[in-house]
Amino acid sequence: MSSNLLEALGRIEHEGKDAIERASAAEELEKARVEWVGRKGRLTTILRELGGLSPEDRRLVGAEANRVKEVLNAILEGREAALLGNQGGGEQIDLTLPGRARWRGVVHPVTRVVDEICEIFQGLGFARVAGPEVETVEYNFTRLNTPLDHPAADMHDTFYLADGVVLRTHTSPVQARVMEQFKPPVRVIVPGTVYRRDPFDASHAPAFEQLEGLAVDEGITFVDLKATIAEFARRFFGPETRTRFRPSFFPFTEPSAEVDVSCQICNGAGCGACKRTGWMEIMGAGMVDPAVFEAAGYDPERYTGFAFGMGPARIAMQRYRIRDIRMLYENDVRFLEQFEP
Ligand code: 2NM
Repeated sequence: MSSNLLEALGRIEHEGKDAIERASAAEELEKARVEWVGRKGRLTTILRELGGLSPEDRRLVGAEANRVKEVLNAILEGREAALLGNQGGGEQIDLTLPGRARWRGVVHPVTRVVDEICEIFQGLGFARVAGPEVETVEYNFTRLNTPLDHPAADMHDTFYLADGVVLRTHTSPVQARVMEQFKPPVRVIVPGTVYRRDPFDASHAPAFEQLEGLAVDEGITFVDLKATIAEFARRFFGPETRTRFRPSFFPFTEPSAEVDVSCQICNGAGCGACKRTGWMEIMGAGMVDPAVFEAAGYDPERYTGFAFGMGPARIAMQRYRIRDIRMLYENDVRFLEQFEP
């Protein structure tokens, strides 16, 4: 009887050891533990039969069963440490798990362009200011030499919120408010969202960012305008950048110009990005019309000044080679996360 049990214990020691050593994952090891030394395991079945033995056999088989149990438990422990990696303090860390990526945001490309441009003009003595997006027809149009029956007002159709109250179509009303509140010399740079009844297509958005500047003092000339814009272009696009002015029209400036910079892609040689012209349009500008000074309460005989306006989204599209303006307004993270923080 006792020799049968001793033989069985020998097999348990042998096969249990095998099973434990073969376990290649924590779950397999736990399964082996339950099967061989668990409460209903193979070793326990032997111990249950001790009651039917003579005292002498019981001592013999009992001692052997305990020895086998200790052997198997020692192997189990060693195997467990090897599988889980014993990191001290009992903490089990699986070094093979991938790390958790930290979520990090980026500055929106349009915001980045706005901030960079404002910083350059701040370096040239301009103060960054903001004003209301809900404006009166008076400030948005009338004070800027654009009565509603002026043909130029057609391009600035907008959203009427109440009689005489609109979503601003440009940031110029902020300049009108600045001139009303401060005497010259005045130098301001004004970023902000503006609204127009435009389609939402690849090159238009009904709400977009604008950035305008204004400088007023005694003796300001077109030379100051050209020099300021040329310096801005060199600081923003790079020191080799050339600037060109083409005659244009705006109701609030006279004379007026469209401003181009040498193409950033081909450096003026002509390429697909600049439609073979070698130039990229970046803004409109001009000398402030005396009628605007009149409306602001400035003496147009004493003061002159220049103003300019640009679209940071358009500039971001040129800089980052974005084909569709809507990508800048959809807030698709797959698009936005491609930009540097
Ligand atoms: C532009 C182009 C030219 C402009 C004019 C004024 C103000 F208030 F002085 F009349 N602010 N901004 C201006 C001039 C804006 O945007 C294309």
